[in-house]
Amino acid sequence: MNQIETIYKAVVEGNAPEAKAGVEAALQAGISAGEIMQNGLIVAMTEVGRLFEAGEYYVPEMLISARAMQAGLALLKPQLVQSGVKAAGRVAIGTVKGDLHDIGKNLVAIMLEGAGFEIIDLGTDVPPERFVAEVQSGNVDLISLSALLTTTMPAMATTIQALQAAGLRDKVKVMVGGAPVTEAYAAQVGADGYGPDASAAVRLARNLVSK
Ligand code: B12
Repeated sequence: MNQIETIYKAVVEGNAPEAKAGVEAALQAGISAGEIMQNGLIVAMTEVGRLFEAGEYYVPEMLISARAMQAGLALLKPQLVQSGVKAAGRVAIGTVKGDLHDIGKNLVAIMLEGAGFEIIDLGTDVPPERFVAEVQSGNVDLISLSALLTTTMPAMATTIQALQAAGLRDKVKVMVGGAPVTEAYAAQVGADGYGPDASAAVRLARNLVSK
């Protein structure tokens, strides 16, 4: 097995120490950070997403793989910045006001990061003004909103309205998700897209940012 295959296997199997050791060995062997990220980590997370969608992996496996990927990615970050691998886009991500659930939001952030997006993680219980301020900074291509409670879903609408009121709605794409959120709800609140899980979030983000 070559070094890239070792990294791929470690991430798919959720073995963080092996993923880390594999990345270290690959870097030492002179393989570029971009190649390790693309052909090792990202391809592996794409496979994890596929296994999840096929019902072969569940959330715990996906989380463990995501952690292994993050362990490898942490070692690559300095090199990726140095070698100037272009970010796929910049995403401000958060769980909406009043909502403290962050496991799904973190998974979406990790998968987006693995796909090459730069992440500004605003955390949980994020008020609309905070998202508005991020967009005002002029550095955000996409906003990713999560809500896990039926009582906090309306904060998605409030956030989009706040962007509209600030005259910023056409400057940024907005995607929404979380267990109680649906495609129909996303359309109702004026979001640009909805995804049912973290791998759908990656596809959606790529799609929205390329528009
Ligand atoms: C863990 C959990 C908690 C933990 C959260 C810990 C943490 N750090 O997140 C704690 C214990 C704190 C908690 C608290 C509460 N919880 Co709770 N919680 C859950 C539980 C069991 C799991 C949620 C979870 O993490 N799922 C796993 C992740 C991976 O899934 P996910 O978040 O849906 O994310 C995936 C997708 O939705 C999607 N996605 C997510 N965000 C986005 C964004 C975009 C843009 C896209 C495209 C996709 C996307 O991708 C993710 C990965 O595939 C759910 C039950 C459930 N089955 O959902 C209840 C649940 C959400 N909780 C519930 C409730 C009622 C509460 C409390 C009000 C309980 C209470 N009385 O205090 C509080 C509210 C606190 C608050 N203000 O937020 C209810 C909500 C009911 C409702 N319909 O509103 C649920 C459904 C349980 C139930 N069946 O009653 N909870």
